[in-house]
Amino acid sequence: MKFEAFVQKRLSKSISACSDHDLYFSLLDYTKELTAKKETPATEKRKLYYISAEFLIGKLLSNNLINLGIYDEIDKVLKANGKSLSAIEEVEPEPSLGNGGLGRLAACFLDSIATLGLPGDGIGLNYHLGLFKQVFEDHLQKETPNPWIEPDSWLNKTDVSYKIAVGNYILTSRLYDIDVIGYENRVNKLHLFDIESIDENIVETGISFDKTDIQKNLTLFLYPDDSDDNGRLLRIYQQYFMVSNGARLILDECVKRGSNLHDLADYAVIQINDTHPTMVIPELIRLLMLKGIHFHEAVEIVKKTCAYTNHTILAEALEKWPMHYLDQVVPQLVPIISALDDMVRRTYEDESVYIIDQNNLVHMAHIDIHYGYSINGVAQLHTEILKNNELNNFYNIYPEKFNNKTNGITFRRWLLHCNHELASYIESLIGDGFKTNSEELEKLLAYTGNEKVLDKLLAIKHDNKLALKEYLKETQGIEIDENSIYDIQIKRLHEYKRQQLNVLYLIHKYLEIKKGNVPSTPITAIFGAKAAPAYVIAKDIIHAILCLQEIINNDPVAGKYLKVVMVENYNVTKAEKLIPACDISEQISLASKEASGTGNMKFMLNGAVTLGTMDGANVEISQLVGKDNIYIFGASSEEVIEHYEKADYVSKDYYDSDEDIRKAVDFLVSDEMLKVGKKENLNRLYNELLNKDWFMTLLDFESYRKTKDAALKDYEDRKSFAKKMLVNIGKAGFFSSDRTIMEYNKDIWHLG
Ligand code: 26Q
Repeated sequence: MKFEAFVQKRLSKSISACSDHDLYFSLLDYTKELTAKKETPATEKRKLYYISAEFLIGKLLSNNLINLGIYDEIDKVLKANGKSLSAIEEVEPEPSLGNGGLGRLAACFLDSIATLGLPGDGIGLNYHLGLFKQVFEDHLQKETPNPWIEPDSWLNKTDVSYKIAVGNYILTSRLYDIDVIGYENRVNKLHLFDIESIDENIVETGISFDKTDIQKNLTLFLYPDDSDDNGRLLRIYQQYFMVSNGARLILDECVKRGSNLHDLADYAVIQINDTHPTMVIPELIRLLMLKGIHFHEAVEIVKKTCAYTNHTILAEALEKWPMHYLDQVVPQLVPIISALDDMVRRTYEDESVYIIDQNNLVHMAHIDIHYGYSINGVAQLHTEILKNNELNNFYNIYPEKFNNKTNGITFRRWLLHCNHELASYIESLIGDGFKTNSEELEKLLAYTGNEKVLDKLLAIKHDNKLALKEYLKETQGIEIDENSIYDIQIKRLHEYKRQQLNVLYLIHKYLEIKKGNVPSTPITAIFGAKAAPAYVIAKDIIHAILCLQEIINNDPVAGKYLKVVMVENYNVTKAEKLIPACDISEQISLASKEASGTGNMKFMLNGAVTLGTMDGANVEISQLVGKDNIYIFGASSEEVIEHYEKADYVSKDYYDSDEDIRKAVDFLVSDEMLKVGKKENLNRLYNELLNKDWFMTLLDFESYRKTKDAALKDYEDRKSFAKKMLVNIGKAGFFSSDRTIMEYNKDIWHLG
């Protein structure tokens, strides 16, 4: 049935008589009906289960229309009736089931798995209030709940439900599914488990709630505050609930497909996304034993079924749980984890590879490494650092398990959907092959000398900058200049990502402008970032940015040349508006610390030029585009690792010896800042930079300043900058998640 007829039947009115609200819910149901017809029966023997605490899927309407191949048709019929798809999209709430790269990667992977026609489902939790919604008050981040589930949504209630024994509770689960529609291909599922007894009403002010009321709170929030015991226990409850449900679903499905469980590994591969789902390993062993399989055989089965992806080398992010927490929440797993640890102890003398350490902490990653068959890093450099440094003791034991899978992004969302104008221009130049074979973007390189193409590229960028300008005006009342350089840093707020380095640069620039050294082209520095609610310094950095926004934007002179914008509640939807408008992509983490980054890839694909360190996938971007088409600065990962080993980095030395640094750092606690900001926050940030600076901000300041100034200067030559943009787009094909997934399948999953 055509959409017009569908609407008429459903609402007894024509499209033109409908509100955007009517049309959104009509499109939701229309899409669901079409999808049901495409439902892919599970005929394959072997299937992938991608288990993850986060799936940062973003809004689904447009993406689903694109992947079903009906976007243009719907767009046309809406336009003909005086309606606009982008206005209708505004009605859709964005699920915030993730906090950053790891969750967005999981979502891109599901898109690519379905697009490549592979059997693979996601397994996670249905958090009702998501991560949190960020609001700014008095130049500070405040957190509020982010409810996103409406009576009619992309979630489909299923009849799958389990009784899960955890702590002193028997919880009843309920599975909800979201269809994952491949681009002109199969339909898979995202399975989100929920608890029947959830109660959103227990949330008090902000995002606080009774952390001990597990029956009511279990699936309220992603990453509940874990700064106290009850918060940490709740996280273990969540993790166990996710993996126990997941394991039971997997076993049930495999048995249905013909497995006798002894041969489970022929029917299932479980990709463990970071350590959050690690308990799936002991839980599967436990469940197999309940089915009569001997412990040692169960271990062997699980070892052939599970594979682990590492996303970080930051020690504080590698999960270690005190055994007494596990005793309290998952006593049924404790003997199994102890037995797994015993097997390691009997085989290896090296204490650093034990699962349970001297302090009775359980190292989750160690379970994955010993009892999974594959360990992968997410970019070349990251995997090398895992092998040679962080996990070297494990690499020496299991060299064959280690492999690299450089991350990727789905071009359906990050080009076709978010940048229609660029996508259709590319299509007019090189045909539509790039939509399914991303390497075809290379054909664009034939146009680097073509003035008309370069002009058009600049014109498209200008249109996207105008659209962003309007959006920011509407949503935050901030006025920016579309003829300025849009310099954008959007990612979680973390010291290693070094938003504070960018802050120091902006202060420096502001002081220079006040001295009369004005930039030839005005600069708009845009940030978007949420800080973890208990991460104090991260929140101080947000405070500093918001203070600068007020000071600089309102300065009658400097405000003409420099603007600072902190986008409120940065999320996937905002990323889709920011990325196409970007000129300079800030990827300035301390070398060795950013496992990969994926925003860097999205920017490149949309014709932004990277300003970055030799970290994560920036290294691979720079190899692909060449040094003329990227701005690289800062200490190398080897230098940084050496500083940590020797413990010889002293930030104060850089402060004392460099006047620019000194002035910028001092400005943080200047009268000007204290007039708009809070002393406590600004002092703390100042002291952190001066006396600790664990992520070596001051070490790279000078190099960053010089390189950024060079990039801003190069921007003046619009043609030559446009050529850099084109080379970046042309070389972005490697970073399609279709390529990443093909590699996972060839080396790890072996599906189909
Ligand atoms: C751990 C312990 C306690 C509480 C929370 C956590 C925790 C939560 C989230 C640890 C890590 C995360 C998220 C990590 C993440 O997003 N990593 C990013 O993964 C991307 C995809 O591979 C990479 O591109 C990024 O470089 C990496 O930072």
